[in-house]
Amino acid sequence: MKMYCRFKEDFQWGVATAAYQIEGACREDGKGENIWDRFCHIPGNIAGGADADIACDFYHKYKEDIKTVHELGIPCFRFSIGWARIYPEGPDKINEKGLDFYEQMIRELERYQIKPVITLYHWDMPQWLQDIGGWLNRESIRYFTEFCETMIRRFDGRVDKWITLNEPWVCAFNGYYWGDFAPGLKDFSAALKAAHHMLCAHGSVVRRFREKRYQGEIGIVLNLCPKDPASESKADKEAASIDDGFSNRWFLDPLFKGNYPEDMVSWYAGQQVVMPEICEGDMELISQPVDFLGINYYYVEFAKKCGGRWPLYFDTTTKDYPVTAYGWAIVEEGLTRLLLRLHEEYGAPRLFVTENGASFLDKVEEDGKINDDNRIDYLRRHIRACYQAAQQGVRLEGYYIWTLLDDFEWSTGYQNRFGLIHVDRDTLRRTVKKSGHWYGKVIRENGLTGEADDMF
Ligand code: IFM
Repeated sequence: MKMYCRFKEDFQWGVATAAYQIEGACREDGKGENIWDRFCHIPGNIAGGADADIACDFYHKYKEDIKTVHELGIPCFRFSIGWARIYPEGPDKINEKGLDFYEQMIRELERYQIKPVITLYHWDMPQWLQDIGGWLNRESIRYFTEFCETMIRRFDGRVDKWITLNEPWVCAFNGYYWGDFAPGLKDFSAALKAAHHMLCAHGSVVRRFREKRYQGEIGIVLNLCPKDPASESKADKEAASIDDGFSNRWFLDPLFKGNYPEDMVSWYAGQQVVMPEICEGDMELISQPVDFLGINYYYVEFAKKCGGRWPLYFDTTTKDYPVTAYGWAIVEEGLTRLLLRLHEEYGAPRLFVTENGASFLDKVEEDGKINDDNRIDYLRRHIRACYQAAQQGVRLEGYYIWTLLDDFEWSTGYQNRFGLIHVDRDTLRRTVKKSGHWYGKVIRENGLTGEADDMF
């Protein structure tokens, strides 16, 4: 018997990308240095000594790539703006050539009636701002708001959705605590401060967007995942709850409830973590209603109360689950669970899965094809997980695959290939993988079709 996961008529299918990971052209047309340009060129920071000076050269190849998006029938394209292309040297002078690039790109999308979904910050802060403290400087809120308004004003009415920040947790903790991402700092209290300023910056942009009555919708994207205990022990359960507070609730609660989670505030106090200064009005600013919440979902983590670093003291495992090339546990039911939780605990917001995908060691066959059945299997499972959540009443309105092209995967360089399109690292030649064609079919059929056993 045939079974179907057919989504609502207006369900949005898309693909997600980020400026720094694909554009290249790192010093072209007046672009200024950003924190990742600086970070990549410090030996030892990026696997294989890679950098993103050229990346996928999307800056020059965007027409070809957008044409492929069109040919695959993908209706929505999520991309980010390189802040240092627009404000290369400081907050006072706009680089018109930077704006021109995004103008041309958006025109190309419009030509094919592909909806642009724009992320305003996907981790590539201009170096001039980092030089005065980056997200640790409260002035970053003002500079970010001005930059965002420049973009929103310029493209008002042509953009379906604006996303203020992508994954502030990663920016804060990888960037300011673990130090494996730009700007490479290693100070937990600083990470909390950076996170607070990012949340305020988000709120400030939402406020401006409403005040000026710009068109379209505005929201934020968080990386979220269930944090399960590695065992039934009390200690592991406590570790899972701390991990959840640290990773998920620290962002969800201020955004949707207007406060930081109390259990984490007292945990940090007990560990002598310095809390960020919360100025009058900050929590109201942060918790202004958004039009939607974007979720980047990849895996479930299992917390163990042993080892781990100050101030959290837990480690995570993947248990016995199969993993992707990145070592991330493949647990699709975690996505259904997460979506239901957001619906139930956070006031049933409109949700979009703004990223989901998998890195695998793709093999190019002799005939040049890439038969990435493992990626198709991963995606199929997760799309089905979305469907199951929607069937239970979750207001899930779209799904975006990470990502279009095999791109620069931050500190792992080019090792992790997530793309629907293979990019040859020597020639930058593009080849659509089997998963790319498969996704086109999913979109045409507005869901999954297949034999019952195969589906549930
Ligand atoms: O490549 C990243 C992206 O920039 C943000 N979300 C996770 C992806 C895979 O690691």
